[in-house]
Amino acid sequence: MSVASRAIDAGNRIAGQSVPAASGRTFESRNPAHASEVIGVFPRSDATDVDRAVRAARDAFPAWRATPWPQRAAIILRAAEVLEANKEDLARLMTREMGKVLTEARGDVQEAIDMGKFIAGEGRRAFGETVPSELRDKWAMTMRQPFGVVGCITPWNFPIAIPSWKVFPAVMAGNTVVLKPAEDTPLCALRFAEALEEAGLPPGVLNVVFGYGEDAGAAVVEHRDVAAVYFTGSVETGRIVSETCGRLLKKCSLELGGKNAIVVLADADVELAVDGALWGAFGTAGQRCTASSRLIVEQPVLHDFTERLLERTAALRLGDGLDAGVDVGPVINETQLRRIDSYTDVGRGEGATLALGGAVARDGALAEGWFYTPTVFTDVTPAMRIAQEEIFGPTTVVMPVRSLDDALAAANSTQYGLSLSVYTNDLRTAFRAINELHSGIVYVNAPTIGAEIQLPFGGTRNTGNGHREAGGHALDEFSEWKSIYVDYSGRLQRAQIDTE
Ligand code: UN1
Repeated sequence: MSVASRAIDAGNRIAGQSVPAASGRTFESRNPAHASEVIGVFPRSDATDVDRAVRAARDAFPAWRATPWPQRAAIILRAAEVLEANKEDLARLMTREMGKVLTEARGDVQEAIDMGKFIAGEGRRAFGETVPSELRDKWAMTMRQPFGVVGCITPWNFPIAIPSWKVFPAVMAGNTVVLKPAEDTPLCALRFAEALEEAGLPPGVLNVVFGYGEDAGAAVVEHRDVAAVYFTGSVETGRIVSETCGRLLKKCSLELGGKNAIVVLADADVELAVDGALWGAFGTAGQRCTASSRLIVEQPVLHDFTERLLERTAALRLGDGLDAGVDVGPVINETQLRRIDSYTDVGRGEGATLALGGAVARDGALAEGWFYTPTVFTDVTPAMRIAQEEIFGPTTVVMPVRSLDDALAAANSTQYGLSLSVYTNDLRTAFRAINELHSGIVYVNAPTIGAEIQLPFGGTRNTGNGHREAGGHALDEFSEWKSIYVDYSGRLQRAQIDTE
């Protein structure tokens, strides 16, 4: 695979071919650190292009489904190896297209490599069950079967890792895929698809359609030959996806927002908690659904924690993620920049103290991109909008609490339930928090970011609709069970009746 640094002019990937949008329309992907730099030009697809891709996926399905699991697994393993061989180039491309600093971009590619290797193991595992029948001379078994053509709609913040969480298990289970990646990171998605092609994935098994949610994404969700939809994005869009899938009786797996909290208790190691808060709140410029966007701190350590947090936040270096020594990169685009800035006004308006940051960064080269200064609000109470709504940027809030009970109640007080964390040195407190924090992921003495692919990823309440990605049960989302009864008695045996 080639990772060139000049702007590319790409087509959709349909049945292994590069195909422009039928309408001829295009859109650009830009470098958020230098907004005038065009990374590539991509087709702005609509329902016609999606239909093409779905047909290609449908045509490829019978042969792919018939390919033995271990052979499908071998291709996925090779794809992980192709990603590994190109890790540095892909990471650099990711930093240019999406903005996250290079070390984090490497981590993103690594997460996809891990996922590929992990899922490839399922090729010789994908166990079903053999269960005793209630009747004589009869066997009962289960096996997994694919859905058929599935649609995957992925966000820009983990532009290779998140496609890998969906595409690898989908194709492992024998489905064929139409992937609609975020319009901000099309080139990363294209390179991911090319890694699978290079590994020997047959044409049509993975098709990539570029474009915007309202035309390309919606067409994937609505297409009658797309049997299941996997979506990561906002609650607002997730609701629409879910309603559409509900009407069409499709399986629908949603990973939506987060308003994750780190709880710092009075007995915590404060410096460790500050390390965690900095990484959790400002890593990826806060653009993770797992970002530590709330810091809930018990009164006795509030002053110490806040002082150290502000001092270290003020020292973070903002800049192009390709430059050594940069801690925080740009945010993804101008719309997000404005949105993040508007939350600073919201916070001020509702009486929180803006302790640091709170402005679009315009110094020197920063003016060329979409940079926001790392922002900390203090004196924040649970009912404030900045304590409830997902900002998805480098803004975090410090919320004082008076007890463990108050801390746990505050942590659980949003519509989201993705990732919650507690810093304490007390074993009993830690276990109580593990039990009472209502989220899909709980950390003890670590921040809310940094999930590993061998554990399930997903959240409670409005973070999703009860599904999990990755982990030991990853295939559950991408396959359905078939129950098989084999009666070798040679006579009619009636279940529930001939059981004497
Ligand atoms: C996301 O923000 O959508 O746990 C995914 C983490 C990463 C994945 C984040 N491994 O922070």
